[in-house]
Amino acid sequence: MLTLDQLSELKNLVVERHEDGVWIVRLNRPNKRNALDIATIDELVDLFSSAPRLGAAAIVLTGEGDHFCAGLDLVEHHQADRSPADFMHVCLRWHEAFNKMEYGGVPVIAALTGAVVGGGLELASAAHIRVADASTYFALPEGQRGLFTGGGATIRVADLVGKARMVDMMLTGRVYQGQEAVEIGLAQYRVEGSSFDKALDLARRAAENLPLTNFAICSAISHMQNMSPLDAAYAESVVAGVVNTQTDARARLEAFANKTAARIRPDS
Ligand code: 1HE
Repeated sequence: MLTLDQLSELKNLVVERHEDGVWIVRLNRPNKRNALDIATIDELVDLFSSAPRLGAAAIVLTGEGDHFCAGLDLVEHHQADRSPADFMHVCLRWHEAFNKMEYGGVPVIAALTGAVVGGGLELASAAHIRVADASTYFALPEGQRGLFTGGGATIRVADLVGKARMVDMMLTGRVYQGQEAVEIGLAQYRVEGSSFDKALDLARRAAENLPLTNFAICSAISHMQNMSPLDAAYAESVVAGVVNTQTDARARLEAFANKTAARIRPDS
């Protein structure tokens, strides 16, 4: 568990905290195209373990430089000449980081630019919202590198795009970008301007929700996807029992009852 002061001591991540509770987390190895070495994964574990308790209301995850993330640090992997057991433990650490992201209860919005490939796509797929811009492209080059996914793509990328598309991406190196990437589920937004600006706007909107509500949205849905429909329905009723009766929600409900709350309109 990090303290707020320790956030500035991270070496491969830069964390910027805004007054409204939005944090910007930037992968900071642009010279290596933000490839994920083990030190970066360790920092991601620490960061996403700590952020919920340090009061982050929403997080924009982005990469310094032109590319969001080039995936596994292939040079470190090559030089380390790892045993199967060593690499299994590397992958378990990746899972720890990405699970903390997905199940931590704080909305994570990925602002994507350039390459979102291999482990970079595994990282992006653990975010709750993905925003692409004109430069963004997605691929799983593991097949071409003599590797296999180890950071959760078989679960999260297959969940986003379906098994057949993921198999095709891995077998053939197929690259997705533009509107097609949105249509198949790799990103929810594709903007002409800056993916960062759009992600920040979305994070600010999410940060206006009650923290307990966001906690449920950004943890319960993922957990329920892992359950049988019968158990998920039961768990949903328990979560709703807690969230929908929270004291802080009363003012919002009262505003609706008094007709002072904003109505839902197509342009809102
Ligand atoms: C790296 C990495 C990396 C760049 N590991 N060092 N991922 C990949 O197969 C993608 C590999 N990277 C690329 O295809 C390209 O680098 C990019 C398309 C992302 C960017 O191209 P470019 O022309 O801008 O950069 P570059 O000249 O290729 O690389 C610049 C530097 O970044 C160079 O280092 P330098 O010290 O020689 O300057 C590169 O070595 C370094 N670099 N990508 C290490 N990935 C849990 S299992 C997950 C399995 C996977 O993720 S497999 C997919 C790996």
